Amino acid sequence: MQLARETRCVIIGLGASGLAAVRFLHGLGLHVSVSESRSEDQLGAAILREMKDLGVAMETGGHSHGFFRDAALVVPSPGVPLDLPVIRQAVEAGAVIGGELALAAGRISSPVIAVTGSNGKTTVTSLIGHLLAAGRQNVFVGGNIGTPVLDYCRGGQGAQVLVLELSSFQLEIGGEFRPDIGLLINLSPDHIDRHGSLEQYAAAKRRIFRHQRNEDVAIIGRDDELVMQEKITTAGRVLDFGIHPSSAAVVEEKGVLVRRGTFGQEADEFYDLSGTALSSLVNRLNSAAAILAVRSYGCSPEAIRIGLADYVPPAHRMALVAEIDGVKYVDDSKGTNTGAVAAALASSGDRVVLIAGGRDKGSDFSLLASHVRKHVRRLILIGEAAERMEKQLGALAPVVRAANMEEAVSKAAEIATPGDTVLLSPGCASFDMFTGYAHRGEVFQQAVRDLGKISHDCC
Ligand code: UMA
Repeated sequence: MQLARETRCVIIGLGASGLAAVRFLHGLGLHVSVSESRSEDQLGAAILREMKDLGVAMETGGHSHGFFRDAALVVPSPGVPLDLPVIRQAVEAGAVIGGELALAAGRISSPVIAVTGSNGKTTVTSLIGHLLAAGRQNVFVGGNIGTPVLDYCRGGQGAQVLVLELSSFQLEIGGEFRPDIGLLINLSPDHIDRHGSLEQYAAAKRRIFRHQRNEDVAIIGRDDELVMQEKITTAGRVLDFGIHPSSAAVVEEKGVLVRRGTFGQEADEFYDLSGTALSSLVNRLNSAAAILAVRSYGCSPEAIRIGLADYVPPAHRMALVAEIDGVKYVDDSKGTNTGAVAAALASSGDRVVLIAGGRDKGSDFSLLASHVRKHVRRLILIGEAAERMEKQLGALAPVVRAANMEEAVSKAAEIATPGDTVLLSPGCASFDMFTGYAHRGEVFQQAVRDLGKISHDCC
């Protein structure tokens, strides 16, 4: 995105992304203002002082039309709905809407590998970063996973390669952003409350390939119905991964096989994942995506094998917390949509006590019907979505309601018998009860550890 000196930019939201945008645009010498729905008290003294020192004009406690009057560029934070009246009015008055990716486009000098999808994108992003580091590359890992890409753009840009996790919110206003290697690993319904429909959500995700050039690579999950539903629009080379034996990276029982010729090699390449943290089916699929990405970038099979062997997956994704009295307690707090819950249930056997619920994102929980029927013995529901979940799934497994996570865990422990798995895989956002999915997972883990103490004391 070309920006003239006189451009007046209004950034909406002062979270991680908005703050990075303020610093970046201010660094370019542009006129920067910020509109934020939180009050000054909620923002805190440190942020207010920084905005004052930078000379940034601010409105807090809401968004007013007057504040946006002369805006030439509006930069909504990813979590800001694009149908806000102030945004619509600014567009009508001629303002351009661009998110952090649109601002970063054309300003990154190193190759970019970008990952999107509905589930597993954090794992794939961090795994790619890890494999590149094993190949002795100096790598920046950021985007939706944590550090905003504009922080990188503003800094020294010292990395040889960037790996970015991208959300549908970021891609929707991604402008001409283009990854050298883009990945769409899977698609299942998520964030329907924000995008309005599954089609619009999927369209936002597919934008990852829109501006690719001939020399770029598009990596897709071949087993995924929604990914394959439409032809991928890219000028780049398409590589696929999945169980099908004609995929470029074939997911097998014990690992991943990259078929000969994919990267000009004369023989098949096998990556054994048995005994690693990546041996489950879900993680073999994630590994296949990551292997294709780093092979496309130019990493050697030897470096990749070293990296796969010592990779530690991120927290709150199918993490075994404890086994108490023969019952496994698994934290999948990052399972925030129906696709993630379905995948978690498929890897958890047929005797699951499922703890689910939280902030409703407009999901159709009936998509979980066959999984609940097959795997779930008892459904423990928490949070704002509990009622709707009970309506859609209550006929398939007995339902217990809990007022908070501690109660949910203690009720699960009462119900579960040896051989069962108590699985936290909420299928919802966490913000009705927690500060984020990590907080929710930590509260779950603490409640499980407390159970362990009680059980130990009893014996
Ligand atoms: N705000 C307004 N007006 C509104 C809504 C929000 O002013 O109408 C303000 C809030 O008061 C707050 C700020 O906007 O001050 C929050 O902005 P945000 O929700 O975009 O959050 P950030 O802190 O900027 O973090 C964002 C991503 N958040 C979301 O997409 C919701 C982070 O992804 C990302 O790590 C970060 O940018 C850096 O790129 C988190 C996430 O939950 C992990 N992502 C979703 C997901 O993974 O499912 C997409």
